Amino acid sequence: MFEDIRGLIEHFEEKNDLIRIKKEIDPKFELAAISKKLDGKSPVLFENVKNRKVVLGFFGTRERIASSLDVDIRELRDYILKAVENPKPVKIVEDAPVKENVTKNFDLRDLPIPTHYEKDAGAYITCGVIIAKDPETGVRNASYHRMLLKDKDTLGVLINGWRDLMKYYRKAEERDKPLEIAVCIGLDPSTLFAAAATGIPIEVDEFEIASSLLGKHMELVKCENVDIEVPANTEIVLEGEILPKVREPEGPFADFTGIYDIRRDNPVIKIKGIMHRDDPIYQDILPISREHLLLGAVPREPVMYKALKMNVNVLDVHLTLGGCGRFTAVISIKKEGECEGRDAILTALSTQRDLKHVVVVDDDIDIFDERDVEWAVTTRYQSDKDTIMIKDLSGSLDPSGRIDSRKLGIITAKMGIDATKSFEEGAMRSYEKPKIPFEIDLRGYMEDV
Ligand SMILES: Cc1cc2nc3c(=O)[nH]c(=O)nc-3n(C[C@H](O)[C@H](O)[C@H](O)COP(=O)(O)O)c2cc1C
Ligand SMILES: [Mn+2]
Repeated sequence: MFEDIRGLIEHFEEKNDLIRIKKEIDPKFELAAISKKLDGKSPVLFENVKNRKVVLGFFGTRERIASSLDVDIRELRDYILKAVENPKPVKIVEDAPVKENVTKNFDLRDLPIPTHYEKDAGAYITCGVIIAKDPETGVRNASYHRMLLKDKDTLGVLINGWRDLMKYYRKAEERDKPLEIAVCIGLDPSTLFAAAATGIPIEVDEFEIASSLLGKHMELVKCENVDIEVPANTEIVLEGEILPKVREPEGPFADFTGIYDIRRDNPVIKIKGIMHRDDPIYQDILPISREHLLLGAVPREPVMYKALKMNVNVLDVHLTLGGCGRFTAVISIKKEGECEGRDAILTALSTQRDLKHVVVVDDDIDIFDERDVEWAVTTRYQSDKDTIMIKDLSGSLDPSGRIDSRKLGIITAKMGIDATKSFEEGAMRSYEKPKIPFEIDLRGYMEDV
């Protein structure tokens, strides 16, 4: 298991699966342009971005995610489920690499924060995990939030209305108090994954899930300027607070939906001090990249799988890249009763607010093969009777939805497509996939093959 991002870099380097770029790279657009070319192909370590190292891409494929968590890809789903269901305690330590450099004399503009897309409002921290504590219960929370670099000590931040962090912030705001936070950049893979995981109850500290993924106590250390603990091995920590009753324009930002999220009034963070390791490694995520979308998809699939298991004989769940990693699920089931395709749709839709479209197929369909899935929809589905449509449900950043009047979220319609074979229609036609009864080695038949 890799206890910090340095261990992860070494691991991928040993597997010959890391590209190092030594040339000086401009954080404005150039870094993003290179990263886009290498999206899903290789993790990248930029060695000189404003004289700093920047890394990205470790989660760019499902195989790399499994490899980062040191688990076989076939066991990834059960591994995640087990971790989510078995939180393990953390350990508070005194000495920590992140304390190698501690200062209040800083300028956030010195960090190698990239500007990714043409119309983005500016440089954005895209792989920053915000740690906060519930003002009432003290329970810790960790979640990703995009942060716009505004000034030497100021960041704009998007916190969706339904996030645990937003619940904490509202409690602090009600008391007219700022919410103390720490922004962690350059984290170990267990924390990176745990912070992205969904279906974790608000009472559970994401670091206890990280401990479980890591297979031992996560080591946390107390910050210097705020009452928050952060992973001892974090590369860079920004200590500060979210200001009460302040909203300033933030955005546009090209987000996981594959479009620019529009400029809106959002909370503001003031940074008071920073800590970092010697020669710190800044971590970035290219928005809309495979890494970005898979970090949405992979932690959500096991949670859906588990819920489905209670109602139907589910085989596998796939949140697709075209569905932004969150909005569209393809589910395969071994159907036993006539209505189970529809049962699966309703169960799946009730598990995640982000989910919008569900396609259910039989066990002979490869849900990771788009053509196979479309073929099932084409040949096994009748739109007038195999569709479930529900209007006005809670969604997430669905661009075609509408913002609810309390501005807490997005209202969207949801749909399920039951593309499983009907037992009732089966008498009229064969659903069997035609096979040629033997395999040929072409070399025996022609030259130059
Ligand atoms: C790369 C990445 C970026 C994200 N950016 C945001 C964001 O800007 N705002 C937000 O509210 N959620 C964002 N999320 C989603 C939450 O961080 C994530 O779903 C988290 O698990 C929510 O934690 P919670 O259940 O403790 O609220 C992002 C997720 C990822 C993986
Ligand atoms: Mn949480």
